[in-house]
Amino acid sequence: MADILEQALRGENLTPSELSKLYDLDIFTLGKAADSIRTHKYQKKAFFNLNRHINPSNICADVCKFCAFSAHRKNPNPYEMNLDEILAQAIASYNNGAKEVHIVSSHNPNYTYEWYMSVFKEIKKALPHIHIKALTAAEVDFLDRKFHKGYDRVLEDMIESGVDSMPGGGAEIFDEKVRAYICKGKVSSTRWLEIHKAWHSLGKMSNATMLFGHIESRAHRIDHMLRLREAQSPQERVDSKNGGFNAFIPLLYQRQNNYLSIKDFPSGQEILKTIAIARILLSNIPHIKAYWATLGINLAVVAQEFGADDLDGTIEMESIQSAGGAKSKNGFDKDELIFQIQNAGFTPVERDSLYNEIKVYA
Ligand code: V47
Repeated sequence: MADILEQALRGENLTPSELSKLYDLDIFTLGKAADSIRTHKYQKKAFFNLNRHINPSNICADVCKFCAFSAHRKNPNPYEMNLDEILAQAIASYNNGAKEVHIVSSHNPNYTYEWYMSVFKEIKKALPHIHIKALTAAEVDFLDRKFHKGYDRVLEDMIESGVDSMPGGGAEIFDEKVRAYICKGKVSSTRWLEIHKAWHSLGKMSNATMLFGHIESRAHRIDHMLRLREAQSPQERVDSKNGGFNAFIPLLYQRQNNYLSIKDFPSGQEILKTIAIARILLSNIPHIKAYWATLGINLAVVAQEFGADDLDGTIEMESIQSAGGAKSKNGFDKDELIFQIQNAGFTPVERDSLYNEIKVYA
């Protein structure tokens, strides 16, 4: 059984079903292997940032079964922010210490293409030092389809308008059959990957998520990770000058207020094994994020022992996972985040959006 771990660690070319056997190993064996990679890279550092999520609208042209955020029968609460409201949120957060705004929205057919770009331009004009992480590949694909721009053009316009990096949303699960069931009509997996690769080729960084804990199998998760490993730029090029994936973010499915009815949910062990396997397989993606908004802070901190090295940030206001039942609506207090990390024996490191260290809380 341990052979499979050695083969995985050597990066051998195995199939998703062969690599699924990693899950049969006990949690400590997997954890130890993942932790030694994590410790070699970052010692006891656990990264976080001061960020603000802004979600301009929840009116969506697509219908993803897992989504509790978009306005639909189970969440009949449509809203649309205007430019001034978005700008006011960004400025207030900046004055409060935020160094990054993470702007993702629904696929709102009412906004114009120019409106999207003006949001970024106005934020950059008012706050030249803030990092704008914006538009998932699913949104880029939506803009391309709606306005017939071509995604290359959308990406270039984003850069010209002030977007610094792309978030990892919209990846869900790459397996085409699962995707067709949970988010039919949304960006295809091939296109999601193409858009990120095109963004990387412009010298830009992005993240990659994986929505897990719904109808997908273990092999589907591994297939997802392998497709990302394959899509990552060659290792020597992964930095903030040359472009590539910065972080992998396994998002635990939140089950309330949506149209996926799931009977079995992953155990804490299954979740930690998934994080450990990600660290083992994704040797060419620098960071594994344990996103506290879906895992809860306790498990997110424990995940630092199982290969994760990052907890995301303070967020201030979280609308997507909290709509699905997560306790993340009001973000997380910076001092409490630092306390939680220190209390678990790790060293909190405030980072910027590209993982440059800003402050080490020794
Ligand atoms: O793509 C939607 C997910 C994502 C649910 O790049 C759900 O740094 C769980 O991508 N349960 C958007 N997840 C959020 C996202 C993200 C978050 C934090 C950091 C970064 C980053 C990116 O939220 C969507 C979708 O996969 N999502 N509904 C749900 N019920």
